[in-house]
Amino acid sequence: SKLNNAITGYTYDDFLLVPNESWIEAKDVETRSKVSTNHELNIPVISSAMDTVTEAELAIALAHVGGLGVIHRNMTLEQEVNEVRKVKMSGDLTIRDVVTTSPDHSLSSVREIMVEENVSGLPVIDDGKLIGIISKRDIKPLITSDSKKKVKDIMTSDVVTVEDSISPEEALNIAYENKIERLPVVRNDKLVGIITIKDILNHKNYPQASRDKNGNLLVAAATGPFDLERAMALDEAGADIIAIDCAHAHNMNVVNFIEKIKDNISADLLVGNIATPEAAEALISKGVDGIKVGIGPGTICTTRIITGVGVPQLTAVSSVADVANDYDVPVIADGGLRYSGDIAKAIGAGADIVMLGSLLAGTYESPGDVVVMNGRKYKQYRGMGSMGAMTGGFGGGADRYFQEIKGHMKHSKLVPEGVEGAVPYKGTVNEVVFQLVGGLKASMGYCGAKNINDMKEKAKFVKITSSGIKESHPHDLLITNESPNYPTL
Ligand code: RVP
Repeated sequence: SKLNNAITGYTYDDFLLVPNESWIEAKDVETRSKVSTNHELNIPVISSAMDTVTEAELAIALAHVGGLGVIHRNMTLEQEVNEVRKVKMSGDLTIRDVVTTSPDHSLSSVREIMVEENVSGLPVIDDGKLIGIISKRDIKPLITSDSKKKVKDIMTSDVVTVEDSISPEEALNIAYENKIERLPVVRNDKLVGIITIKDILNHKNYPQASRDKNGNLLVAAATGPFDLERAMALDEAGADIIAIDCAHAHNMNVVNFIEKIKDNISADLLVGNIATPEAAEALISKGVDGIKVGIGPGTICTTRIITGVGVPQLTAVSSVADVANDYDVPVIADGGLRYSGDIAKAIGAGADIVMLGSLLAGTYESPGDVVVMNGRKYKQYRGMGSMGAMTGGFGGGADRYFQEIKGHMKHSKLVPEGVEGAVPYKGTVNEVVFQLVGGLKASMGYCGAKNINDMKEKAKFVKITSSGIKESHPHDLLITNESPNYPTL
């Protein structure tokens, strides 16, 4: 019968990783992993494309610590493009929108500009060319004694300039050698921007950051399964990865649209979600750069209850990874991860990367405000298939579930596959990720895995029972002090 032939589906709670002979300690393990054909991350963590999880602020914070944010698409195309630009620009060492002055300006007007724009130095431009630089320090003592003097009388005309392609290290060396705080960036004598020591040092504060070849932060952005226009606009705006965000990517219309999108963008293309090896074959045959796995495991997801469809997540991940690992296509385990141990299990089962919704919702950088209920702080977290997400924002949740909102269509005509709720406020992305990656590294130490590929190969699982789960959690005590990595809601 159909039932006799059915496989058993397992999820994170059904297994534990078995401790293995180990020659490596947590502090020495390497967590670098491939997220798509052309991009690797220092930590195997990306954020969900959800309107209560990822906009520019969270994407920047996550990229700073080595992960990657996927900007959600429940907003207009222009807004999403703008979020992508914010992330790309934030890592740019060169300030391109520079306030300048000209040689005949009076010193008092220059001082006014400096106060107004809150800058302490201005490049001096004559006939389109950079001819000098004037700083607050040059003007201050003069302003009372000789207010008739002009910029050209006191500017420094021997300006040290740099080229656009300079690395942060080179820029810092030049700035220190010449004892200057800002370096004008020029191309053919024309000023294209300015680099300040403050920004270089800021850049150096994030040695783990995910950056493109120009030193800017990496960012991914979501598009709808048939939204070529959005995909192209995001690509044009500089998104490094575009993610087709869809509840059932084994829908053959979605599969057949992949090539069309791929042919029109230069960014890598992630496609999901799926939960079977057959779906993995279908996506790989279309040349996708990464596969996202997860039908129904999400905290806020009701797909399995409303439709009766889904595959428990550990089985889904491992069966997709069995196919995708052979083709070297990265696998992203999306949804259902509640603790760092789940991240370790997902990788042990063959995933390269995990995608986190609820674990990153409720951080300082996630969209939305903190609300206080019964003396505790919370932030909103809702499914993209929830009524609120499908009707609020730009309706970007609806087509994820192949539903359409037409004109004044009544909300009662939508069938939600998600719920709306709140999660405890957790502090900054940096703090949360520190705990998650710390837990993963400890796990790799137990499993004897020195890097992510090693973990994928070496991890062994033991199937456990409900008494095993009970024994695993803290038990038979009243928790009096909450741990940062073990929240009790
Ligand atoms: P979790 O991390 O368990 O909170 O799950 C987040 C994932 O859930 C998302 O990355 C997405 O794949 C899925 N999701 C988002 N909205 C919905 C829904 O409304 N059903 N599901």
